[in-house]
Parts: sequence; structure tokens; C-alpha cells
Amino acid sequence: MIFHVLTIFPEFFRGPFEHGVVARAVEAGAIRIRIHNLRDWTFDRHKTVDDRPFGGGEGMLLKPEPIFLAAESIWPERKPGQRAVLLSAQGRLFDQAGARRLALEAELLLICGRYEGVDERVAGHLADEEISIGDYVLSGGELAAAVVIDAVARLLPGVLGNVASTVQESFSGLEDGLPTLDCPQYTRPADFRGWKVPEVLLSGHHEQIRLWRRQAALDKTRRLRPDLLAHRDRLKPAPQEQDLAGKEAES
Ligand code: 4GX
Repeated sequence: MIFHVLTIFPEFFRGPFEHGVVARAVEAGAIRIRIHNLRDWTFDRHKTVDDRPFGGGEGMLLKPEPIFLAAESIWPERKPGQRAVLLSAQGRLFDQAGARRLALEAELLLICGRYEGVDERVAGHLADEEISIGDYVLSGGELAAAVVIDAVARLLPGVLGNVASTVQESFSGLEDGLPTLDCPQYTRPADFRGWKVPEVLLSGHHEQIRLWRRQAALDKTRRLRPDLLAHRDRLKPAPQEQDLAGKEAES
């Protein structure tokens, strides 16, 4: 898979991809990351990428022309499997399902907004979709693009040594086909400052360990991310209603 990034801060991407899984994926040839400087598609003396909003208002917007020219230079004719994504706080929320979906593409172009935003014609007529990595405001799309690349790259064949590790963990762990958080995990020492590892994990009883882990994952999800289970309960209302009916009949 090829990741293209369009940015006014190309230096930003030197750091994040020099280490870890993404760096190894590049070295192994599983992915390519090409950073494109938006100012390369400006033709005035000052390499202007921004301008004031029509109708007035605070701040500056990225102009459409350099962004369209860059995209048309990267992909002279747009083919299936070439997907352009605008990172913005207005976008659809990025999640593990979104990462799995993008991992099916051949090439991604991640367009990083800056300033107060980007001329809306980029979202309307160039980007295939607008993605937000979370409900908070970043100072630019660069960190968001790095997050998307990391989450997508590790799903690609040949990137992670252990394929099973991509299905076991949070948000992919299938509990009735829906995500839960990871179960709590422990390593040595079995007693750290008096805080003991749950006995069952030291027992060697694989079936008991499996049951404990499933319950612990559910408990932790209920405590920290009840929204994930609310989703599950909405999709499977029947047993709950039966339970309630039973309880009402008892009392
Ligand atoms: N997840 N931001 C982008 C400028 C901007 C505004 C509008 C395009 C359209 C963000 C996020 C995020 C702040 C990045 C605004 N670009 N991006 N920037 N949350 O907050 O992705």
C-alpha cells in the first residue's frame, strides 16, 4: 500500500515513521510513504497556500488550487483503489472498522488541513471522505494523518509478525461479533509492592483463564467504555427483554 501525505509541514513526518512497526513495514516493502509539500504546487514568489474566508471571519483557509494540483500530479488519472482522505475535526469519526476499511485500498492520499480549515471544495470535489480521529481540536491534520497511517499499516499483510495479535486486542476482540476492550494483562513479578496478579492466571488452567479473561474484559469495558456495550445491547435486545420479563414475573 502507498500512503501519500499532502502537507505544508513535510518535516513533521520525519519522526513518527522512523521507528517501530511502520518503519519495519517500509523496510520490508509492505508499504511506501510519500510526503508531498503543498508549497511545491504554488507559483507565486511567496508560495502562498492560504487566503481569507469569503464572507469574513477569523483566520485563514487553505486555498483549493495547490491541493487540487498536487492530487492531480500524484494521481494523473484517478483509479479505483486510490482514495483521498481529508483530515478534519468535522469528519466522520475514525475507528478500528474505519482502519480495516482503508486497509483494503491500494493508495491513500491524506490531506492535512491547517489554519482555520480548508476551502470546502476540497471536501466536496476532491476528497472521497472526511475523517476525524477524535472529538478534539488539533492545530493541523498532520498528527491525525500519522495516526491513520499507523492504524492502517499494522493491519496490512506481512506488517505484523503475529497475525493473531491484530484480532485479539481492543476493538477487534470479537465478543458476540462486537468489540470489547482488551482484558487486563500481567507480567512478572507475581507480587509487585503487594499488588498481586490474579491467582487464576498463575494456575495453568487454560479454560478457567479463558473465562476469567472474557469476564475481566467485559467488566473493564462496562467500567471505562459502557458506550461499546450499549451498542451491543441495542443489537441484541431479545435476551435482555426475556430476563426482564422473567424478573417481573418472579416479583
Ligand atoms: N481529526 N484538526 C485539521 C484544520 C482543518 C479544518 C477544517 C480541514 C477542514 C482533526 C481531528 C483536527 C483541526 C485538523 C483543524 N482542516 N483532524 N485542522 N480531530 O482537529 O483530524
